[in-house]
Formats: sequence, structure tokens, C-alpha cells
Amino acid sequence: MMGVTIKRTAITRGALAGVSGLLAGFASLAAAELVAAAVRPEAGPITAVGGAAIDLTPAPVKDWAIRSFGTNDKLVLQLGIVSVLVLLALALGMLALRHRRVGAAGVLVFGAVGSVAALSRPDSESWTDALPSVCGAVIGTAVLYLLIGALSTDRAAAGESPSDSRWDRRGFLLAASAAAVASAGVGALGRSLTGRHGMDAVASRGAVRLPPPASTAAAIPSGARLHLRGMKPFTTPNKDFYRVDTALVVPKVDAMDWRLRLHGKGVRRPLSLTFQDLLDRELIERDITLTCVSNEVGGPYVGNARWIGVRLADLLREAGVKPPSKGGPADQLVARSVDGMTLGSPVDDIMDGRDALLAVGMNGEPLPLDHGFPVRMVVPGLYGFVSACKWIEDIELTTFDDYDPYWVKRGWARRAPIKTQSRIDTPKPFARPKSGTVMVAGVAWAQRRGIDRVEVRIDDGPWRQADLAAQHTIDTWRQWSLPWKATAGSHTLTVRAMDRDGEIQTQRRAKTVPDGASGWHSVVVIVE
Ligand SMILES: Nc1nc2c(c(=O)[nH]1)N[C@H]1C(S)=C(S)[C@@H](COP(=O)(O)O)O[C@H]1N2
Ligand SMILES: [Mo]
Repeated sequence: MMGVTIKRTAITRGALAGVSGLLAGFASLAAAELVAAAVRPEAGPITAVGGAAIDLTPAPVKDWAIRSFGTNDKLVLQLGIVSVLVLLALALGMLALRHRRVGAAGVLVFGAVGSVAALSRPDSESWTDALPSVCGAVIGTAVLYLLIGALSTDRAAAGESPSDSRWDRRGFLLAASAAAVASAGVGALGRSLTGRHGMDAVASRGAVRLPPPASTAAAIPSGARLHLRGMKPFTTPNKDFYRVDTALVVPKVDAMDWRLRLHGKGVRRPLSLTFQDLLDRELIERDITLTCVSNEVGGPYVGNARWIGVRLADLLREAGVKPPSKGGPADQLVARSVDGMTLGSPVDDIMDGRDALLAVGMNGEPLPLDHGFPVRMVVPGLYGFVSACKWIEDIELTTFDDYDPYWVKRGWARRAPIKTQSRIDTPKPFARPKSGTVMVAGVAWAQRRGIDRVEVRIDDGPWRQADLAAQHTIDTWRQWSLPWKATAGSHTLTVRAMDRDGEIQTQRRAKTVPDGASGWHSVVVIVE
């Protein structure tokens, strides 16, 4: 009888020790959140550790995460971090029940990990970034020590009355509830302060009035848009535009405080520009299709928008920069964002007459925060990771020999022009259309070259020429369609494009790493 009671008591105390660990973890994250709101929201332990995890993840794994979870990859990462923390907190609670000081001190290890992560972030500029993790760890340690204290009274430990759980049940419940309520309050306060932090950026975006561009975009020919069900619109609305970046917390930049520095090799007159300086310059408006190197054949990471911005080549010339083809010393332009991301583009490409932009507007509004407010780069013909720096704040002229930007350090190519690609948007994979005429349609892109022809093959039949919608500009994608007399059964539809250089899209299958996927897009349908 007595044995059973002791065992049950032990189990209860063990479980409550686990709960203590969880409460300590919760208290420590809440405290860290509050301190981070005061110091810098990005220095919070979850964001810092998550950011470090993203940077340390090998390219193939990252690519797999983007492929499997798409834009939810960051949410999945955060859930992963929290799950690991929950398990470790339970374990620490149990440990603390046996070795109170050791267990409680274990929380400090997390503080150390969080601090190191926060301080090593590329956007970290001050030792104060360690404070959220340090304060959180100290609070967590104290909470665990106190709660475990209530669980293990000396009397119970001395075994005076083993049949009865002499630990302070009431004391523990009170302390635990107090810790839970206080943590929830502190966490909520931290959250609301963090939210307020971004409000300057939101307000400054709301106050932006984009001047009319000196050079407007050419009108999109009515023949450029096919009105077919299942097709994506020619111009991708901002809310549907794909988003790919490493930012766990979207940088909130106040346009009024923003400055862009332009400096480096061969820069005779370094520049420092405000947002207003940019708006006061000649603005141009262009339709440009952006593509991510992580886009699989047939994938969704491509979008077309109407950008407004300043010609980057004009700024470079003003600063005295010459492209290497004209004897300039710098062949790489490295753009750096406020969150420490670096992207490198060939100076020759940017100055070859294409509309490489420092963009301030996207589809008629200031850049959305997710897409780089207040200023980003957009370069026709180059994958985003070698050109499209969002939240840009610094441009340095250097060489490909001297500096490898973020993605290059992680196994991606130094130079990455966009490969000719085509995609079937309708019918969808494994659709079951009725036999008769079925519209096969989609898009093709070869920015800087333009699309000359699109061909579709049914099963192993001959290639058939698709009807092309009008080509708007060589920097935008082009829609195409083909009416197909579908017969009952399972069929494989395949598409390929030819660019205006006469180059046929290669059949050779390549992975996204290091310089973009290639191969033909196929869709299997079952005609009824
Ligand atoms: N600061 C910053 N800029 C960035 C990135 C990033 O991670 N951080 N990702 C790049 C990549 S890989 C692509 S494809 C484009 C995507 O731009 P979008 O999210 O506006 O579609 O942004 C580029 N600019
Ligand atoms: Mo990308």
C-alpha cells in the first residue's frame, strides 16, 4: 500500500517538475520578448536562433524546405524550434527535481546559445543584442529554482513522512499560477511593444506619395493577356506575389531615416542618398518579371509586376563608376540589406542598358514591407538571389574575386542569368477534363531575350506550335495556349519554349542549385 502511494507521489512530483520546466521556459521567453522590444526585436532568442539556423542550413536542405513548405517554411522552422524547447524544458524540470541548482542553471545554457546567436547575426551592431537572451535566462533560472523549491521541501527530502507528500502542494500551485500569469502578462506586453516598433515603418509607408514617373511603362497590349480559366493574371497582384527571403521578422524600415550608401572600387564620388533624394530623381516605370533560382520546373516562384524606380546605371555613372568592359576596376556590385543579406550582380549587366532599378514602387503603390520597403533592386534577366536585394541600404563596388555574397558562400553560383522556362498552368496535374477540345495554356519566360515560340507535345507525338499571346517586352513573361482535341485516357502534356536568340529550352534536367532548374514541364491528365 505504502509503496503505491510513494510511487504515485513520485510520478506527480515528476510531472510537476516537468511543468516547472515548461513554466520556466515560458517565463524566460516572455521576459526575453519584453527586453527585445526595448533593445531590438530581431535580437529576441527565437528570431536570432531561427535566423542563425537558416544561415547554417546547407543549401540542399534549405532548398528542400522552400520546396516542401513554400512560404510557410519560416513558420515550420519556428514550430520546430519551439518543439525542441518544450522537450528540453521538460527535461530540465526533471533534472532540477534531483539536482535543483544544476537544473536551474541549465536554463543559463540557453541564454548563452541565444546570446551568441543574437550577437553573431549580420545585422547585430551592439552587445545589447545579448540582453534579451541573458535577461530571459536569468528569469527562467529563478522561476525554475523557486518552483522546484516548492516541490522539494526539506522534510520530504529527509523522508520524515514518506507516506504523505509533504512537499508544499499549495505553495507550488500558487507559485506556478503566479509564474504563468506574470509570464503571460509580460509576454503580451512585449508583443504589443514590438508591434509598435514596426509602426513607424508602416506610418512612413502610408505617407509616401510616389511622384508620376518621367518615363511610363509601355501599355500592355490587349493581346498579351489570355482570358482562360486556370491562368495566372499577366500582372501579379502584390498580395499574390511570391516571397522568398531569409527574414524571420520582416525588416521594418522607416523611410524617413533611410539612407543608401554607394561606395567602393572605382567610385570617384561616393553617394549617400535619402528616400526623398530618390523620389526627386527621374523615375521610370517598367514591367519586369522576377524569378527565383529556387523555382522548380513548373514551380510558382515567378511573378510579373509594374515597378517604379531610379535607373541604377544613372546613379553609378554619377558616382563615376565605369563598367569593366570600359576599363572599370569593379566587376561585382554587392547590395546589402538592413538585415545583413548580401547579393552580388555583374556591373556589366547593370550598366548594359537594361532597366536595372532601385525600385520604390510596385504595382502602383510603395513597395509592400514584405517586398523590400522602402527600396529594393530589380534587375531584368538575373535571378533574384543575384540582384533583387530587398530593404537595401548599401551598395559596394568590388570584384567577384574579392567578395562572395551570402548565397555564393552557401554553394550557389556567382553569376546566374535566368534560364528560358515554360510552364503549363491549365489543365492542372491529374485533372479529369471531358474528351473534346481542352485548352492547354500557360506562360513562358526568358527575360532579356524574349520568347519566340512555344511548343506542346501530347504523349510521344510531334511538337505542336502553341498560339502565343502578344509579347509585351522581352523582360516580361509571355502567355501561350493550344486547343487540344483530347481523347479518353491518360495523357502526358509537355511544353518547351524557344527564346529570340533561337535557343530551345533545354531538356536536360538540372536541380535548382547552383544556378537554376532546367528541363521541360510535364502534366499528366486523365481525359474522361
Ligand atoms: N534582403 C533580402 N533581399 C532578398 C532576399 C533575401 O533573403 N533578403 N532574397 C532574394 C531572393 S532569393 C529573391 S528570389 C527575391 C524575391 O523577392 P520577392 O520576395 O519580393 O518576390 O528577393 C531577393 N532579395
Ligand atoms: Mo530567389
